[in-house]
Amino acid sequence: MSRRLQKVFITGASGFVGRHLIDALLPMGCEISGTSYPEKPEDCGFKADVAKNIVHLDIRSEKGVHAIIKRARPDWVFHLAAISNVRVSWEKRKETIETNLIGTFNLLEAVRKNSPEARMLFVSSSDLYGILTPIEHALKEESFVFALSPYAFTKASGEMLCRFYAQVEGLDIVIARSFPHTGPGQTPDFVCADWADQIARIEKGLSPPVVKVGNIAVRRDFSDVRDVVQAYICLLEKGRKGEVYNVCSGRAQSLQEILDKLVSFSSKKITVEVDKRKLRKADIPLLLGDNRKIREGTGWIPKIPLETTLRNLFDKELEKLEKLGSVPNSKD
Ligand code: A2R
Repeated sequence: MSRRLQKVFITGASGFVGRHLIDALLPMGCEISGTSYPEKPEDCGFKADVAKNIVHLDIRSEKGVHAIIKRARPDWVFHLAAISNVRVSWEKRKETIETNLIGTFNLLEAVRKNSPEARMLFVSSSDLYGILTPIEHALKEESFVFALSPYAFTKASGEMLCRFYAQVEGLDIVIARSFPHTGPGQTPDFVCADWADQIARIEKGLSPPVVKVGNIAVRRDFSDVRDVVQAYICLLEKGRKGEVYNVCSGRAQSLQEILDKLVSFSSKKITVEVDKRKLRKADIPLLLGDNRKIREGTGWIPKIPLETTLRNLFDKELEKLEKLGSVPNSKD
C-alpha cells in the first residue's frame, strides 16, 4: 500500500479474520472503521481508538449499510461479514442467503452510490470447488465450481455478483477464494481450534484426557490467518479488478499430522476417540490449492509454518482458560 493514510472499512471486524486484519493494518497507519454484529463493539475487546469507529450493524439492513458507507467514504473495503460455518449454513439457510448474498448486495450498492472509487475485497471460499470425485492435483482458479452447501452457494453467487459489479457497474473489486485458515482466536467451530480447545482443557485438568475427532485421514491446505490477512492486503494493493485469486499455502497436511502436533504440545497422555457425530457423509480426501496466481500477481508468499500456527493457537486457548479464572495459571 502507498504509505499515505488510507481509510479502510471492514465488515465483520470483530470476527476471527477481522481482528487479525486490524492488527495488520494499524501499523500501516490506516484509519479503520467497520461493523460488528451480533457483538456490540464495546464488548469486543478492541482498543478504545478502534472501538469508537466500529458500528453495531447487521449487514442485512440496507439502510444501515448505505448510511455507514456514506459516512465512512472508504478508500478500501474488506467484506468479511458472513455466516462462515458450513454446518450453521445448513441449519439457517435463509439467514445465510440473506447475510452472505443480500448483505453483499447491500454493500455493493452502498459502495456504488456513495464511494464508487473504493477498492473492495470480497472474501470467498475454496468450499465452492465442491469436489464430487476425488482428485490428486492442486485446484486452480479456473477449476470447476460446484456449490455443495448453502454456504458454498452464497460464496459462489457472491463471487458472480461481485464480478457483475466489477465488469458492468465498473466497481473496483477483487475476489479472494480462501482455503482453510486457522490461528490464535479462532472459535472451536473449526477443526484445528476445536482440537486446540479440547487439548487445552485436558492440559488444565478440566476434561478427561480424550480428544474427540471425526475423519482424520483427509488432507487439507491450511494457512495461518496472519498470512491470510497479508494476502488480503496484497490483493487490494496489487490484485486485478474483477479477478479471483486462490489464497492458500499450496501444501496439504493430513488432519492426523495436525492432531499429532497439537497433542505433542500437551504434557498429558492423551488418547484419540472417533466421535460419529463429527463424521461427514462424504469427505473430500484432498483439498489442495494452487497459489501461483496470487504469488505471481502480488508477490505474496505464505511465511508462517503450520507448527508455529498450531503452537500459537494452543497457547491462546490456554491463555483464555487462565483468563476465565476457572483454573490456576500453569506458570504459578
Ligand atoms: O457469526 P457471528 O455471530 O460470529 O458473527 C459474524 C458476523 N456476522 C454478521 N455481521 C453482520 N451482519 C450479519 N447479518 C452477520 N452475521 C454474521 O460476521 C462474525 O463476527 C463475522 C464473520 O467472522 P467469522 O464468522 O469469525 O469468520 P472469519 O473466519 O473471520 O471469516 C471472514 C470471512 C467470511 O466471509 C468467511 O466466509 C470467509 O472469510 O472465509
